[in-house]
Amino acid sequence: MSIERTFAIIKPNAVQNGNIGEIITAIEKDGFTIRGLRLTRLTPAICQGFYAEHVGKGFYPELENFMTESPVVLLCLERENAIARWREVMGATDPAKAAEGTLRKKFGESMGRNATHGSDSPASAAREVAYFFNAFDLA
Ligand code: IDP
Repeated sequence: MSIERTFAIIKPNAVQNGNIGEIITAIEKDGFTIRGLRLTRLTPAICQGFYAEHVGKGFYPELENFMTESPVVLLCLERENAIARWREVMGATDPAKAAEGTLRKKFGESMGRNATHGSDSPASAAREVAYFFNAFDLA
């Protein structure tokens, strides 16, 4: 396994609920190095570009309303096998189906308001990191 980078978001519901600290602690305890970190609020246009593969799907309007309703935390995370490992730490998309001890189980409220995002492949990770961070933002 090689050292790789992935892209993560602490979504609006987790920021609203005061879960930034606990989620970042879980990230650090799992051995990830934080290479990029920014608090921002997504606009509809930025959200559409980020979720381009989902624009046009039935759930997209709900997803955009949620992701733009309040600030998010953007992260670039690095460790061995980072992409797959971060998805394990997050748990299943639907918090009701996520395993005990995962972040989505703990902090997710519904399929939409599921607390965190993680890239699903090396190609997505590269695209998503570059979408939100320029080279000067990455340590
Ligand atoms: P992922 O975030 O686990 O990779 P995707 O299928 O890529 O899951 O969906 C992106 C995001 O869109 C999910 O994390 C969730 O917030 C939202 N989403 C997906 N399916 C639904 C749905 O059926 N209803 C509401 N929101 C959904």
